[in-house]
Amino acid sequence: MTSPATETSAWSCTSIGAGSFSAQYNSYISGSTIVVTNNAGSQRGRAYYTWANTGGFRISFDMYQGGGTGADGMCMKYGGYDYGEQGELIAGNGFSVCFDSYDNGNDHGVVMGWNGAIIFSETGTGYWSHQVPLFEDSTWHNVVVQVTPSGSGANVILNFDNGYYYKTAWISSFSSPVGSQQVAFTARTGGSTNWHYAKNVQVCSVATPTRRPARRILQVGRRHIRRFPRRP
Ligand SMILES: [Ca+2]
Ligand SMILES: [Ca+2]
Repeated sequence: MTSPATETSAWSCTSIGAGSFSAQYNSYISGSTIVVTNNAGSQRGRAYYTWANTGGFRISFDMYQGGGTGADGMCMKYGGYDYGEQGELIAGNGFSVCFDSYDNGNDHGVVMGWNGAIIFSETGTGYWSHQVPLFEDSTWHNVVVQVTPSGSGANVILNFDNGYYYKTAWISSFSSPVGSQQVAFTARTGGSTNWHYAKNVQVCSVATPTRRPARRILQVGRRHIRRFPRRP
């Protein structure tokens, strides 16, 4: 599916193999998979890749949670510093998207954050059963997040499974994360457990700042038809 942001930005993308990630705490790399935590009690995981970027970004990955008794969840974070956070909660700096699989006071669900503040939240039994079947189902899911600066803020898109769960948010005051810029996966287990995996990570920078929609050319047989996309 398309959105205004994808129509007006061109992305330059790079795939990051699991072997390029640095594993910390209980995380480890297994072939093409980042094992953020294994399916055991009281695990703490973080695996990161250093990626310097300025301006908008788009990060895609596949995520798996399940196989255990059901906790606690995982995040993808793109920020400037590692404060040692290892779990399912948003980071104090940069961007976070978190998938919390365990009901600690109705906090289970999907959260996005910017510099420690929640910019999107669908959590609790108003949205999910205790098990959060959207993502805690022992199945791989594709997650794409896109942050596109606009004025002093930025538009955020979360696209889960190619439009199955598609959400937007707004960062009111955006500037590129500074410091040691890291794309990180973090996860945790407690008394209850799950496997937490990530793979097929792709990071994208804005390649072409577009002031006008690009002209798209469709070739149909021998004819060339020029199409001018409508402005979003
Ligand atoms: Ca659970
Ligand atoms: Ca929780």
